[in-house]
Amino acid sequence: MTKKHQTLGEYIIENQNSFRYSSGELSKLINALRLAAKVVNHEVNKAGLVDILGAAGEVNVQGENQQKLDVMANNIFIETLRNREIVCGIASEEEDDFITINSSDDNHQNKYVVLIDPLDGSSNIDVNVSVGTIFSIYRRVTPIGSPVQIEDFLQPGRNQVAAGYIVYGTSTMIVYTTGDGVNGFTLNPAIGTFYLSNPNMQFPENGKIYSVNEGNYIHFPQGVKDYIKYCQKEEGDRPYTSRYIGSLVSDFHRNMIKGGIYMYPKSSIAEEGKLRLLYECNPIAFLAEQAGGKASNGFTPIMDITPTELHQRVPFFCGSKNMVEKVEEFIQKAN
Ligand code: AHM
Ligand code: MG
Repeated sequence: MTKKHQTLGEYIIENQNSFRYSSGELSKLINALRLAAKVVNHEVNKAGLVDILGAAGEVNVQGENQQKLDVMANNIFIETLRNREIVCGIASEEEDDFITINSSDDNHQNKYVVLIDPLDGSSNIDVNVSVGTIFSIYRRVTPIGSPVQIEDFLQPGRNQVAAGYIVYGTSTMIVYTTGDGVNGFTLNPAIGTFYLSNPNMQFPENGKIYSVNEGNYIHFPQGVKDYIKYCQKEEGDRPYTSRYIGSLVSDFHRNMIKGGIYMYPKSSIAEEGKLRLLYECNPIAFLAEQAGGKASNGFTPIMDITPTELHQRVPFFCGSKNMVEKVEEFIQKAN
């Protein structure tokens, strides 16, 4: 039930029993992400002061080493999760290998693995444009009591127990799902509290926005070129509007609210596209499906793909159901 002025903390407690595994640990984990999000938000908001406070690699007036923001965000999420006895391993875009975390009794009792892109779209920071954090949560599949293994991370997206993102935009929001719909919470920065602002978010079935880096058009497969031409054609409710921030979280967030499709296809210069299956595409695909949208590589639902590598890339088409089905049609026809 949605209550007026409900905070994220209250929502987590109230909905604990509806989680797929209601042991209380997943609630703790989401609480930890909420805390880390506030710390990262504070750092992201200071980014414009870099000339005053010191750039990455420099020592600031307090004698502190300045870190790049994506490195800083990575450290904040890892340290916040490490200290909470819930997570047995973390994989991050910023780390070559996964990180093993032991429980305090040294017995590897923690159940969950987290995969994270700590600061997605980070090239936007220098120009004061929105960036995001993306997270994906699984239960480990190897037995409790032993260190986490690579198989615990290489699970298909269908096994996710929760996923979400934080968008550091005009307002900072956390949007997540535990498999029971998608809810969005907006930060009131004055008091550091997230409030339920967007309950039960739903993708419009149809949309009028397409988001793709059209500078790469010449390198795209024929089916994608044909779909872009279709979007631009004057017919029915077309031409569609083109909107591309270059920050997956922000582009997806807008499209989920207004109706649209985000595309990062494979191309002649990027065999499997750019985006990473495990900590970019799968969590966004889980949110998309939970909100009534779709996510595909052009042929298969993203969450049905069995991963083979931690940093695997995959072509990505995600958004309003009818738009994703349409681009799939074009891709499959031209194949
Ligand atoms: P990043 O993880 O290095 O920031 O890359 C991911 C980002 C997405 O957020 C965004 O949609 C895409 O890369 C933009 O790439 P491009 O500049 O090639 O269009
Ligand atoms: Mg990224």
